[in-house]
Amino acid sequence: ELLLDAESQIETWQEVILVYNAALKQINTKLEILNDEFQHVHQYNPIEHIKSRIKTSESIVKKLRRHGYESTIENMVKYVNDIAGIRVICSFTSDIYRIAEMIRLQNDIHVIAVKDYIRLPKASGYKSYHMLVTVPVFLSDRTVDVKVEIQIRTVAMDFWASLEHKINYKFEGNAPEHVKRELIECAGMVSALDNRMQELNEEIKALSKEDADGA
Ligand code: 0O2
Repeated sequence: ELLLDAESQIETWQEVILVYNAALKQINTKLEILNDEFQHVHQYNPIEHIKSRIKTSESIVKKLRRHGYESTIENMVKYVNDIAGIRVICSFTSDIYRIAEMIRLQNDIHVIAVKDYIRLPKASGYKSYHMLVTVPVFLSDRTVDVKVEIQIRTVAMDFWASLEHKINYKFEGNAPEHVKRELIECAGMVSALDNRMQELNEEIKALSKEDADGA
């Protein structure tokens, strides 16, 4: 009896993961198409690269426990919004808002929530643009709307977030004060760098436009 129950749970979980994987593929393809079209029109790629992942079951269980929920498949699907996650890395901050707008304009994507940690960075110094969306996945006998968390950030923001994540993992969230301070200072440098690189890029774009107009 118990074994049968466990088997059917595994079966259900595999089906859930299959659907989340399909959702990741959908969003990935959409982003690739938008990037190709953008390249065609503007001769420039707003997306540097894309990473996607399915959250590990350990990590899902940990998150549920942190929020005080029992570890059932139902609770996972209901309360863990980033089981399917996509990270879009771009060169400039302006690209982030351009990509977010292009996603928002897709008819079949429904935006549930947006968290702009660029305008309002986290206390840790974390910056990134988060969109929680649903995308329809067409199965043989039904269509399911699947949640995907899209994180959009610059290369520099991503560099910072990777190191900060590693440090916090190592210290289990309790990094020494001087390390935290150093990270916040680095986050400030990331913003300054992003701003300067964007200004430089604008300046170069304006110059090459002048050249083209003059020719
Ligand atoms: P992992 O390992 O990246 O999957 P939550 O606040 O986590 O209960 P919610 O609403 O999903 O729930 O929060 P949020 O802030 O929208 O998104 C959480 C995700 O953003 C995290 O996922 C990280 O990927 C990223 N993130 C948020 N804050 C920080 C931060 O201070 N530093 C770094 N490096 N990343 C951050 P997970 O599940 O925490 O981790």
